[in-house]
Amino acid sequence: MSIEQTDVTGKTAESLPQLDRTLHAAAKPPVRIVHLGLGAFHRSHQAWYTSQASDAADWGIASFTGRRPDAALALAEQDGLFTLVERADGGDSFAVVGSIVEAVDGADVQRLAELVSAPATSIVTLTVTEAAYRIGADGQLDTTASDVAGDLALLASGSGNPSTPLGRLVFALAARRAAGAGPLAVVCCDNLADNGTVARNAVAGLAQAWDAELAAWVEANVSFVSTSVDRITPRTTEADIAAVEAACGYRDNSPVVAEPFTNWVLSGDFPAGRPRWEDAGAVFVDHIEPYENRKLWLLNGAHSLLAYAGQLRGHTTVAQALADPQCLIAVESFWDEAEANLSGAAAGGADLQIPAYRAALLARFSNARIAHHLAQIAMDGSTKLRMRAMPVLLAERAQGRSGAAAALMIAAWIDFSAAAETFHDPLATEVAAANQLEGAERVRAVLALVDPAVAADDAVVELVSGLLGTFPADA
Ligand code: CS2
Repeated sequence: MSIEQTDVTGKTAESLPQLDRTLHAAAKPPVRIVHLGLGAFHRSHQAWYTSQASDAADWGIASFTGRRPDAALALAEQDGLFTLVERADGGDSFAVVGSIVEAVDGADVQRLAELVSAPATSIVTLTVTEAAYRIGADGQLDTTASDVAGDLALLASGSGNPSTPLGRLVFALAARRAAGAGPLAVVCCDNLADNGTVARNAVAGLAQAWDAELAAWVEANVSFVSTSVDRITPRTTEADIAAVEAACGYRDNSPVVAEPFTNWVLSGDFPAGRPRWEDAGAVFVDHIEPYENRKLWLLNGAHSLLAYAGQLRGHTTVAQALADPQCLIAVESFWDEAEANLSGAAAGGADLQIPAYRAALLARFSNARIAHHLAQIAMDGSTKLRMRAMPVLLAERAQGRSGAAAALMIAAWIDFSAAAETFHDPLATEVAAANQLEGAERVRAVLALVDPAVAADDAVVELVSGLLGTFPADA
């Protein structure tokens, strides 16, 4: 496998990486990991960690697309090889990552079943977006969601291929069971609290509704690993493709740009083995919750706040929004509330180093060379706020404090939902209907879509209502 890490500053052309398909073909690692959700983040994160493990030669990834089949085509044309551009404040460095050995259109469910049922396959990793788990406000699989119900009907009739990522996974797990290929680990890499349990609930919920024996097999054979994942990875642009060509001298139609920072915390069992991800800095812990909360509240919470407040104030990227004092103050206040619930017993003995983490986030968000678009972060807010704002709001109120900074994130989202030209959300229709109401009733109706218990609290409805309109655009 050809992996080279090269800082272009001051290096000769000979030391630059190449997309060398010949070399790759000669030393391709065997498929032992199947991934669902072949997007930029998967490539800058799990694919990169796998390529950096000392046993990388034993661990190839077959990666299936979710929403963008063309991503498989572009990557397959390069034999799975791609350039990772690490974009620091001071310049770019380039590496060719060779851990993805097969890039497949997610609609190819037969290939998925074939690979998941191969005895060599030990791990299924997932980056399918928070909303894809179709977990309702009660934490359970929403079997009434139209796509879930559609997949269940297809599975039951045996006449068609499921179309949701989780439906496809359950179909492939049934094939593994039939093949007698034994246990494996499902590793959820989406930004959800207790994401292993969320993945378990979604998979078990679908399996149970389809075939109780499969559900029992999943229970006995599939380990659901929880993880906290982190690496800011904006969408690749044409300019990024040109930058790789200019610096490295070859055409890569599918590079990925990411910040230099990266983090992976994992907790759970790998019954069929795993790569030595710790060689690349991954950390394995017994209790993941404090790490998850630190990441989801401080990083992702601030992201969502900036996405809604920032766009209402006319900004486009994270760095631009953070440079706006009104947005920065809101972020700092939210961090104060979150921090109060990450220390002491909440840290569960983990050394979370919150002040350093906050300082590092300010630096990471201010990296103006990473054009991280607020519109990308703003998507799927009804699902994201359940993890990013609600827990902090509830924890603050449980201690007799107002939770006003967390409530401000929710108010900014409600304002944004009414003002945005495009409002991309699994509950977009329901939110639009709720927005037709007036005053407190409107706020209550929107809140109920995120968390019915919170919506039933008059004091929260009043608090959020009073914070609407906090971020009018500057004249
Ligand atoms: C972002 C995340 O789009 C979003 O919701 O908050 O994708 C964020 O960039 C990553 O979690 C960073 O690790």
